[in-house]
Amino acid sequence: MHLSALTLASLPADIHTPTYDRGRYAPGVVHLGLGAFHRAHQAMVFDHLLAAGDTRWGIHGIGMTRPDLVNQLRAQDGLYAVRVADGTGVKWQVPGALWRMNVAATERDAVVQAIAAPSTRWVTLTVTEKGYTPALGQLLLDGLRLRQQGGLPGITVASCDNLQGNGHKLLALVKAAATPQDAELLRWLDTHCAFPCSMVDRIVPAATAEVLAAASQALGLRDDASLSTEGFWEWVIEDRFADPSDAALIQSAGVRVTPDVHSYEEAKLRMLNGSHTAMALMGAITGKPFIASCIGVPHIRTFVQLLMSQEVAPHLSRSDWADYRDALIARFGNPYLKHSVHQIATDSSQKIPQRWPPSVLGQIAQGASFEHHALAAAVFVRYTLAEDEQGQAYALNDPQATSLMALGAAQRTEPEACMRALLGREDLWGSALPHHAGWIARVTHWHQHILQHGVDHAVQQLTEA
Ligand code: CS2
Repeated sequence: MHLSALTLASLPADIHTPTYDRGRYAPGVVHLGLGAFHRAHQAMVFDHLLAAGDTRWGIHGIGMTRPDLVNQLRAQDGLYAVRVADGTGVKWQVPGALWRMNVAATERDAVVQAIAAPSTRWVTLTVTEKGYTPALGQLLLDGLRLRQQGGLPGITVASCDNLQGNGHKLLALVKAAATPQDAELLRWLDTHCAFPCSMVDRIVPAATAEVLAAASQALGLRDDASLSTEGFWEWVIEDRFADPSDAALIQSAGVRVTPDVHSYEEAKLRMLNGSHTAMALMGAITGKPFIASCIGVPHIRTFVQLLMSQEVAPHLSRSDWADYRDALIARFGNPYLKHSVHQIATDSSQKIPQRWPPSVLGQIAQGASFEHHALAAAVFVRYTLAEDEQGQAYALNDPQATSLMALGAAQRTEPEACMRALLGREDLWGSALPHHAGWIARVTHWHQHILQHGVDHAVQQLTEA
């Protein structure tokens, strides 16, 4: 038997389940991007608000392309179990905030109608870096237009993707979809809607067979949508809401509301996500399957420690970075999180620009060393060979896969031309690094070392220097 509204009451007593009425109210939040992250992060914050008696936080969840997850969740009435596990303990919870579901690719009109529904107060987004397309801007604008035409109140539209200044990017995308007839709508957007920037953090790997098996064991029911995460979570959001009273409300659920999200965003993108991408690519090439397997190797752990302390931290405005770094290293080692390196290496071409170049440029401006980032960049070049050091092929899952693999294929035979081409790409490295001779020389140095002696040897040499 499956987990569902009908079977919820049969769960063991130690599993935390929703106590509020899930059927009576219309959802107040439309979430675009119904992946693992949202369901184990924001959906649990909204679950908390609902449990506290505020009925406006039910979610209308939108899967962007694939129908399979939405179908599974529909079959389970939007219910799924989350295992929250780390060194402090293991507990299971069934959040109840997900009330309705649609797929944007095949049910676009339902999404537009949801944004324009009178009950909707927030739209939140986790559509990944590559999701910020003109089509997304158009979808949001169509929903907002319908609201404005219907004389409904404005809403808060919160981008929660790993992009610096994500609220500004999203607002620009929505405005870019407007036509000359939309002048009134744009005025309404500026005066009645809010696009706060926000930083969200929680490590939520894609579910594995092991997690699904553990869920059915813990629940005594089958759950095809269960997830595993860590105890830690953070949501920092800019104090800019369509309804200003939301600030105090979400604060009561543990969200940090601040005028300055920037310092949290940059620390997270460059420390957590920057280290993640470096480890993921190393693991993919050397055959270490999970982030925990990477951070468990002493020289990789030292590499990540030094990357953060010496090359990232000097350019951060978050002053408590040393505590943040130490906490991150502990989080990466969480044995319950089977966080696949290939999952994190997915879309690297879209992730690297936020994660590495800002620190490299900061080091260059100060005349300081950028060796750890140069090595990481060399690992990325080696990664485009699509074959690990044991000769096992792997897929590059990236919108730029074809061009990256075409450029990377020649790295053994024509290394110089290959480096020029790959390091010359401004879409990856920005406008300055492709012309910085010192940067190109150091990446080339580490790349040659990696081809001759392997990734582990290169990391060892750098960290023992
Ligand atoms: C990861 C992130 O897949 C990735 O690129 O770096 O999903 C990371 O786990 C989250 O941002 C943690 O908050």
